[in-house]
Order: sequence, then structure tokens, then C-alpha cells
Amino acid sequence: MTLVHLGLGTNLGDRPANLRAAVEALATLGTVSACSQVWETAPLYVTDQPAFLNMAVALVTTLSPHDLLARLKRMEDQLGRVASVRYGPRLIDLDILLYGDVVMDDEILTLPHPRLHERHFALAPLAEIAGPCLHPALAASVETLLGRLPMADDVRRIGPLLTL
Ligand code: PH2
Ligand code: MG
Ligand code: MG
Repeated sequence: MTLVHLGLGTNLGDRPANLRAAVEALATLGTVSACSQVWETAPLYVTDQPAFLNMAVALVTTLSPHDLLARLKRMEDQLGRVASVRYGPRLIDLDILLYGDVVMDDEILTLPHPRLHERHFALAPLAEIAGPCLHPALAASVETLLGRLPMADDVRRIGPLLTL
């Protein structure tokens, strides 16, 4: 059993409904033990696209990192995601942010997520449910990494998923 932290993102269609469907589907992969609130965030990297809703979910699972990744990709397809440009708009994005304290890097998976520490949209929700958790490669906690980022006024908490 491993405690995994996932980052969820959506900027197409009925965004709260996409997140609700994703959290429901994730419960088939293990036990969803915590959900952050939902944050509305300005798009990073490709800025000419709709605003995202982002949240973080804690999942206790027996799936290996590669099996979990494969299941998440299949789930994105089943939830209606269609291929787009890198960093472009998507119906649902399910990313492994932290897989326990595993550090790995192969052709298909890098853990922790290689850009976690630069992403306000990932760290802010994650800090709500895993603030003291250590990033095993950077030896700093999630809240410490968040504190190192410049202030962002385009990342704001909009409330619990069930109220949206
Ligand atoms: N995901 C991306 C690219 N840019 N920007 C925000 N605000 N939120 C995201 O989830 C996001 C992004 C690629 O996965
Ligand atoms: Mg992503
Ligand atoms: Mg992804």
C-alpha cells in the first residue's frame, strides 16, 4: 500500500463535472483518503487557453507506479479526453505528483512529477492535503516549495468540489 498524491486539471466543458467524474473513477484504483478544495488557475506555459480548475487527491493504492500511470491514462480516455498539443487544453488531466517517497526516472515516468516544484497550480492544492509531506528528491516539504514560488494572484481557491 502506498500513499500517492495526484494532481487533477481541466479547462474544457463542464469543469466541476469533469473533476467529480474523475474523483469517482479514481476510487476504483484504491482508497481516496483526501481531496483538496478546487482552485481556479490561469493557464501556464500555453497561456492562450481557458482557465483551469485544479485540485489534488490523496490515493492509497497497491498499484505499482507504472500500473497506476497506465490506469490513469486509460481513465483520461474513458472520461473523454482527446489528444491535444503539449500543455494545451484538456477535458481532464490526471498526473502522479508524488508516489510515496519513490524517486525514479525512466522512459515513461519521472517521479516526483518533474515540474511539480515550479507549479503554483499543483502545489497550492497539494499543500492543503500534504503540506508537511517531503518531496523526496528535493528534501523540502510541499509547503516549503510553495513558499519559494513568487506570489500568484491568478491562482485562487474557489471552494470544495461538492459545492461547485
Ligand atoms: N496543465 C498543463 C499546462 N498548463 N496550467 C494550469 N493552470 N493548470 C494545469 O493543470 C495546467 C496548466 C499541462 O498539463
Ligand atoms: Mg499535467
Ligand atoms: Mg498529464
